[in-house]
Amino acid sequence: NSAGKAHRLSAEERDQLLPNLRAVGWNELEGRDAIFKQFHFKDFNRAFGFMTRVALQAEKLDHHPEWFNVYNKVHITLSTHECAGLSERDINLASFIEQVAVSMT
Ligand code: H2B
Repeated sequence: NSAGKAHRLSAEERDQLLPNLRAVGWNELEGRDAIFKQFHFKDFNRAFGFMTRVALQAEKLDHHPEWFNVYNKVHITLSTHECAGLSERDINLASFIEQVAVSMT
């Protein structure tokens, strides 16, 4: 964020931060330092409502998802371009995304 430069998470930080996200369906990509999850909603309206709320927060955080939507599916990849890998910003955005997803299901 504006508060300093992003750094790639260390092995210790990953051990501490990733299990909670893994438990709710986020996985590390192979061949790229990023995390990924597929969301399924009831319909397009729910999916796009979810995306709208995430988009507003992403803009606020100045940290943006890579995502793909078809109808009720939203696929999201999180990574930090600034450090070419996974940073705390991705963890924070993923946590926010989880809160929104829960409120949309
Ligand atoms: N989003 C993500 N995912 N990674 C970044 O490094 C990033 C971003 N950087 N959103 C921000 C915008 C940067 O380009 C602006 C200039 O702050």
